Amino acid sequence: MPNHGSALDQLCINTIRCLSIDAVEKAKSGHPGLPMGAAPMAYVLWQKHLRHQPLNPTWLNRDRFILSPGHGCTLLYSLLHLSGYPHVTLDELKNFRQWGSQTPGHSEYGHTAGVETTTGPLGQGFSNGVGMGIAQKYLAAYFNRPGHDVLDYKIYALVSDGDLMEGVASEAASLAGHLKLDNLIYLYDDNHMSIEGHTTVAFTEDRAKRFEAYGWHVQCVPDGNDLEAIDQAITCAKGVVGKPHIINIRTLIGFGSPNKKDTPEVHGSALGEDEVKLTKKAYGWDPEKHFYVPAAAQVEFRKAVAKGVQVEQAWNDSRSAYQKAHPDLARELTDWFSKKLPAGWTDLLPDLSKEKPMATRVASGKTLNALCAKLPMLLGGSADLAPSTNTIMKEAAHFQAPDLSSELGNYAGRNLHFGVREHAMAAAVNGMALSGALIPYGATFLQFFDYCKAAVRLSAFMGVRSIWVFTHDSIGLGEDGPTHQPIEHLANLRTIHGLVTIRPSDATEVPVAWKIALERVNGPTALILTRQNVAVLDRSKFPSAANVEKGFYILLGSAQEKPAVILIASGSEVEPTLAAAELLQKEGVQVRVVAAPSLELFDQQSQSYRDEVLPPTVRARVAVEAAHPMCWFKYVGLDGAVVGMNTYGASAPAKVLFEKFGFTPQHIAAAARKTMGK
Ligand SMILES: Cc1ncc(C[n+]2csc(CCOP(=O)(O)OP(=O)(O)O)c2C)c(N)n1
Ligand SMILES: [Mg+2]
Repeated sequence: MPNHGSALDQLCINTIRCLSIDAVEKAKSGHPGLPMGAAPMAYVLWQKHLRHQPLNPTWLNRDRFILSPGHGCTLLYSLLHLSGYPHVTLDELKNFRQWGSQTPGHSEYGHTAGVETTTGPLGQGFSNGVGMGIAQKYLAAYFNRPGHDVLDYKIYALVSDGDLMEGVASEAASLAGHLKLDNLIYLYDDNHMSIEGHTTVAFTEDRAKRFEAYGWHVQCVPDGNDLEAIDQAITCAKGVVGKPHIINIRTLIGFGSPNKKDTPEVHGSALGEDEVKLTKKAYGWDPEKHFYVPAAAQVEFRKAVAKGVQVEQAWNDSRSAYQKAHPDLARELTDWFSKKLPAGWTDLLPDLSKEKPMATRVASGKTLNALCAKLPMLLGGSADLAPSTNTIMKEAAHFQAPDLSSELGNYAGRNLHFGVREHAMAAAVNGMALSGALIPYGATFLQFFDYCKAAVRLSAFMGVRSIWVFTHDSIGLGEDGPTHQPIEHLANLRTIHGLVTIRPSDATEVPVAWKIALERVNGPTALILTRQNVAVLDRSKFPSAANVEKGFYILLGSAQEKPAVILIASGSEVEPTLAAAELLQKEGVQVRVVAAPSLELFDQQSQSYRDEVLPPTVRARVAVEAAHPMCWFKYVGLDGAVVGMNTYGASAPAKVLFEKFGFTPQHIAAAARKTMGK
């Protein structure tokens, strides 16, 4: 027999439902169906299991709760309000979806305290959770000691049909099963409904078997209103080790609405005044009361505050004991979570100025390995391309479930193997960054940024320190051909607000680029690196590579001289551009070369610096980059030119491609002459 709990339980659940309904109704838009169906599971989880601290939403050892179907966010806002999160007042619920509110149309990390990640694009929250699970395992392996489990939090998520349909979630689920992330407990709102109707139109596989095959521990609750069954399933999940957990809970979308329950309409539109009344009556609610929180429900929910204070206090006590027993670790723990890097770490940045021509990906590998020992909060990996992206930390172990052969690794490992799963890698990297303590990186070929795009955008939108390592950055990768040669990707990356993209000119700029990425605590960085060797600039003749911090800098020529033409180049195109400058100099042309590793960083400089590098009176300008020319017109202006890629690449050796597509000193010099009117 299903157990629907006490009258008080029902009152509390209906409070969540009615607040959600009222918020959507007042906004005249939103998604009431999911909160109405999923309120019982959310109630059981939040009241009985979730360890959180409403008065300190970022308490380190809190359990994380992800609402992966972000469209159902009135459920989360109602829970935050009822549990006593100070910023989510009743007025904020009334302001749902309005300008300046704490309650935007989909839940946003960094906007509303208590929201652990930004959700809305389905599948992301699910996959962020996997990264959070990886992070917790690593943090526990690093910091916990016998008798001192200082970081033992769990990751709970509510996930929907849409989440499970998304490819990224399949990738992430497969990875989580392989890694045996038993700290994940996912509640699946199995309501058989999405926007186009019943899931039979597009989603008919046996979800339980699918997750079993991934290596998850699967439980099913046939009645989403059966509080005891939900409670038992969560309790059971907490006790079963070695597998991630999913609990398929059969619910009805829009539960309680006499005419709209179990229909797609209730997914994404307000119920309407009449249906609200009928629904509230069905809940035993006063249909005339809006945004109503019964006193008894209020008291029940607000127990979360006292409980939160208590668990945090207990944790503080155990942390004091930890501090006594392991003072150095305790100090590190504080530093990691306050994003403080160890003193003197920059001394380890390698000096690559004496190297022979070197691919910038190789320079990146050297940098990473030089920093490895000093920065244990830095970890990451690649989507099965680590030998090519040079992202293995040789001295570090590999991150694997510890019960696999110890040779393979354990949870203290820092080299992650994401498998050929770029999208899940990127979403998991974001989840790792959201831990608040780790600096994660994810690597692949720049071409496959396409497969990471949604998560890279979210890293920037959320302002988290994810580091993206994209190598094989142009036609310069050569023989693999145009399927692997990125063209439009740089332009695309540079349109992502909040992301800093850096394409170093040579090996010496790479450690500076890493330094920038590591120090950008509130935002992601993309490092764009070559497959092929590029000349190492002799920094006794050229200005310091530290100038990367300014985005663009004068590489050849002086700020005092007014050039006849300015050549602007990034990455591997700096080398032929310098050679073009030499040709022009021989003709007596006063030429300036500007190295342009980062457009975003340059745009942040003062007007006077930007005018110094690109004097407004000098209109003859040529930008050179083996990529889509789009982002350069702003810098070269109407009188300038771009030597870029106006077509796809081709399969041939890099040298041939550079010649055929015009990245030669002669062609660049010719473009310069043309802009000078010669
Ligand atoms: C990546 C992505 N594609 C499409 C959408 C638009 N969208 C919002 S909800 C939804 C599906 C809803 O089904 P489900 O996830 O089961 O939620 P429910 O209707 O049960 O609330 C879609 C397609 C989205 N938010 N994200
Ligand atoms: Mg659904």
